[in-house]
Amino acid sequence: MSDMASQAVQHAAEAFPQTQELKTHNHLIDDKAALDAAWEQDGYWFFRDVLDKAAVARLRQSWIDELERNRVIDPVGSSATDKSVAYNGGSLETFPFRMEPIAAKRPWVQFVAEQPINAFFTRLFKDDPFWVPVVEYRATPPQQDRTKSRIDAIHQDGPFSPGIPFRICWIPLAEIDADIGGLMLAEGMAADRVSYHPKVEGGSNGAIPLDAIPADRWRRTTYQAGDVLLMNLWTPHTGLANRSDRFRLSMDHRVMAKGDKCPLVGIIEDISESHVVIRNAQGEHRLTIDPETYVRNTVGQKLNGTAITDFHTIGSEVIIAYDGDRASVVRPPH
Ligand SMILES: O=C(O)CCC(=O)C(=O)O
Ligand SMILES: [Fe+2]
Repeated sequence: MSDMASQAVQHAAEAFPQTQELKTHNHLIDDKAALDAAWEQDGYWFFRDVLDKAAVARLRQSWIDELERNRVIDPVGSSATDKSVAYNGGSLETFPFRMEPIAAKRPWVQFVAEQPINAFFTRLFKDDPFWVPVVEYRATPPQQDRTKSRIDAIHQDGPFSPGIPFRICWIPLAEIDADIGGLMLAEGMAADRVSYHPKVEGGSNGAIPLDAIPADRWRRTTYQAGDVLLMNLWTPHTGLANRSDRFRLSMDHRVMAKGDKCPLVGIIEDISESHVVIRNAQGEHRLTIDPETYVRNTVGQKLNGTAITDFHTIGSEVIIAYDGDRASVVRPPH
């Protein structure tokens, strides 16, 4: 290793902050005022052991099936997978890192319809949940290059979805300990709704530098199947690289109460630089697009002019935040 490289490793190791345990908010369920206050002050709700484990196991099976199909885990047979599964060293050359094969099956639809899962969120919101179809399926193998930082990219979701007041809903599907990594968040940074993202060329958001966050704010825990973490859009957070010999299995979803200002979700019937028409179960909706509309792609870049119709095509699913008949955000599910 060159001197430069060893210095970089040294630096990455030193830069990793000390973390403290997440709070649990289980005792606040049914106390809406206290929940709302914690949402602002802490910037998250962490509920330990509240999701039906059999339902979580059925969801997890989609991940297990996909890992077996890729021959990166040994066949699990009838053994338990709630502590995750070991990577068998198989080639990751064709591994679908964004889990498109799972995404195509939309296993979240069946999961959120499971009675105990729906009952939990209905009790939490005192309203039906509205599931925004923005879902990431993660089966993260052990980090191959361990000279790299453990911090994926510190970000807030708010600046990437302005005007859609959803809650991030991050669900561990099997145990995620300190080595496996999982999610690390900064507590108490959401109340002011400040973006900590530096602007980079083109007006996009660069990753938040570690030193923008006070070092004593970082929180994580050993997550278990059955836990759920709901996160305020303004809470800085990052995934942590997996330094174990196992897979990290998790799903991140977005949820809100039906009574909140939910976005429109539907299939594009017509689109131009200045308008979009979508259809969903409620019928047809026509909205105007103007230069201020944040029409974005999968990685959060703002699209302008013909890039809008190059990316958002007739027949594809779209999520639209709106004011009256004007679209404020147009985004894909991923
Ligand atoms: O799970 C991760 O690594 C990151 C999740 C995330 O950024 C989110 O759910 O908003
Ligand atoms: Fe995020």
